[in-house]
Amino acid sequence: MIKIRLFFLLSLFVSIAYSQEDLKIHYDKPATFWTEALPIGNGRLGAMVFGKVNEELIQLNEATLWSGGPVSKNVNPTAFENLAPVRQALIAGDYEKGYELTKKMQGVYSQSYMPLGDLVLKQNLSDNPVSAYYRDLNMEDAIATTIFTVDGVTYKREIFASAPGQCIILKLTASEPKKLSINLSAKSQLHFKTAIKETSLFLNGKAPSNVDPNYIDYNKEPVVYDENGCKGMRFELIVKPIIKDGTISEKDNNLEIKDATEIVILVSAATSFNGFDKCPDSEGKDEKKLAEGYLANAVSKNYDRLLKDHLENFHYFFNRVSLNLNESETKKTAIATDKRLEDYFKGAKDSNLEMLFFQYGRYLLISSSRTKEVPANLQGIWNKELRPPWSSNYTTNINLQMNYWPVETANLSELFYPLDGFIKNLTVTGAETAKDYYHARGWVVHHNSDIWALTNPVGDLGKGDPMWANWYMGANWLSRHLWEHYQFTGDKKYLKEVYPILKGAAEFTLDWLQEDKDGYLVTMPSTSPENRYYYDGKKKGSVTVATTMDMGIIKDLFGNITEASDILNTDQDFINTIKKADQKLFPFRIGSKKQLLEWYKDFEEEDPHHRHTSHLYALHPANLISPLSTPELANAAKTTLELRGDDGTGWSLGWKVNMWARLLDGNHAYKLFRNQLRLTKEGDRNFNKGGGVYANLFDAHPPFQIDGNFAATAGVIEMLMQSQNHEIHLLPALPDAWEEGAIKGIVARGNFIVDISWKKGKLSSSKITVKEGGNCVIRYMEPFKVETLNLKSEKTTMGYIIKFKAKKGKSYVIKPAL
Ligand code: FUC
Repeated sequence: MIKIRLFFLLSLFVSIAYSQEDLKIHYDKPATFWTEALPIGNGRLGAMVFGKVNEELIQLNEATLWSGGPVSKNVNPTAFENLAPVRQALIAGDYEKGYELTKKMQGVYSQSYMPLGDLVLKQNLSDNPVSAYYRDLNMEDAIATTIFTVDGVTYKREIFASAPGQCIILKLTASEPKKLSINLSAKSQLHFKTAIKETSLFLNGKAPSNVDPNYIDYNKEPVVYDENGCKGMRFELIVKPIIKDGTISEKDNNLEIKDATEIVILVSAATSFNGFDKCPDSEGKDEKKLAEGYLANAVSKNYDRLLKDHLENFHYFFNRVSLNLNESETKKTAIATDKRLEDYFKGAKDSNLEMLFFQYGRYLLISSSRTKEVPANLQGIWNKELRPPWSSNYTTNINLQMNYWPVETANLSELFYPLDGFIKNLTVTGAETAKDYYHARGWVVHHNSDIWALTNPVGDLGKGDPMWANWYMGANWLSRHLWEHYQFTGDKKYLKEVYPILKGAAEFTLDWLQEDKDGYLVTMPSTSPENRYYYDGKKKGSVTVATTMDMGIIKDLFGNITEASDILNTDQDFINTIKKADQKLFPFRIGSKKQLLEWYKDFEEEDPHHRHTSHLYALHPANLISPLSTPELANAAKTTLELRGDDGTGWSLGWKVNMWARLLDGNHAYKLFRNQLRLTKEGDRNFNKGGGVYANLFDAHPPFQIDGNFAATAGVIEMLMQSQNHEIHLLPALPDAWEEGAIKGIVARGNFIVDISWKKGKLSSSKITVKEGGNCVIRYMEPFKVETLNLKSEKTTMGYIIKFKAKKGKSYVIKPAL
């Protein structure tokens, strides 16, 4: 037994085989800007660590701290009156009138994700020069470290956010005893008070009842507080230092620590958030009790135990997947990451940096997606601004979904639960919006949401642009994530539980679809986020009929619910209705440039290089267009991508990585992936292009937006393995640049764990470990065999395949056939 365990541990170690240096980003100076600071998080608490010497700044967040409160009901009671007139205008080709009337169906803006506060550590040091400065983030251990020397004494600070400990834990040590003297203080941009009680620092605060989006500037008071009422969430921060030697005293609401040998600082925080439908103030949770409870639990354990629990917990997720690229290439791990990025931008090879960027997406998801019903937002959980870009909210016309693209394939399936819970909340508010705005069944989500599960079209009752505000497909797109969770886990109980949600989305859709003059079912009004078209010469429009994205999303939903009902053997009558509607859907069409058309007509796009590639939804994330099953449409999709170009915002580049991978063009996918790693300087805010990363590897829209990080991670997997065609396609889009490598622990639909290694651009071996069991089809472009079963591949029109019945718990070894 012991031997087996030892072997298991050894094999785990061997399968990962990273050196510690491989998984670090590091720098030789403190962060000046927030995008140079290093993020840590336990899925609820987040911190940005600046690594400053004399005045360390740790900027804090808590995932549930948002402005506002539960959504107000039916904020636009006359919305529905406009629906029929909008449709008449669109049928008559009066797009201007259609646009103006669509505006009349808008509701209110979403609320914003709030910064919690700053923890400031002023360290008493002489003015003598600082030497041997170093700071890093170790992604495998999820610990950020700062080291420097002053007057011959070396100081070290290590910080981590523990999920089991529910606290942020910071340890300060020095190379000589009694050298640590610091002043600790906390502040917030929100309303707050501080107090010192028994050598702990308390900060209690309140979030605003409303914060306008940062792109709205017409209100005198963009940030409003409601001191006694329903809206306006309370929050509590407690900072407790525990010292070895020295003294702690209070000074002007700060804590003064003198001559300590070691300081451990426990940081606890909580909010009064009590669910999307509860007033965070009058019906809120007791945030003080919660924060004190987390703290008491952490205090009851010593530092070593807290660290051990944290490491075990983080490794449990992180160590499931490893990636090695071009091991023979000289590694640049000794070079500071910002310098590495500069070299990379100039064209240097740095496969190890590419691996780091891949793993960073996994690191960030583990650190930001662990709060029930509160998925990672536009900035994950890291935000320093009172009016953050786009409210740091949930944007469902691409961004929220993109955050969760790697969750299944990168073997983090359990971390889907925050999005799953959030979607369930949206079904409640979304049913009201469907009824109030459109007199429709089911549930609907428009392009923005927040912790309160807002579902109305935003725009402040007619002031927003329908090009983004009036987009109707959020529920349908989010439903695909529930279906995907089933596809990857094979959990039929889960599928049964979420089937009514898919059905609700389909019911809304059936009520939303209209017949056009040719008998096709179309959507109207309809937009293609967030592009415009030219019509009648130089007129610009955005609201129209049956955009390709709408039709793709609906076709995808109809296909998925049909398959779900087959698996569950349920709801045949409803599915018959769906099948009939599906056949009448307005089809995908190829335009005059041989591209997949974005619009109902062969309109010219206002911005042919627009960052959104909405009309290619059918190619990715859906699987309605594929070189294997629909080569003609796949070619048209390729032309569309070529016309859109290889630039874009961070997330746009990330989407294109995934799309080129789906087109089985690894070199083009890699080109976009390289563009994603373009070093962006703080302050660059080019809205449509120039995306990349900041010095801390945060994706740059710019500004910072985390979705591009997650898209990059998902994209690397799409290059190395795909499974959307009911088969496991090995190395479908391997770029020439990744001549040799190995990926282990990624997940294919059907719940197969896949390891692949390759040399000179060709498969050297693969192992498929079966978690569920059932049919297994493997595809590779050259002849291969399943060694375990002595099976040889058969030739097909595209590469070779092997089909077999895979047994639960077994592993199958695949080798090239020589
Ligand atoms: C959509 C995009 C923007 C940005 C915002 C959060 O509106 O068009 O580029 O990502 O969401």
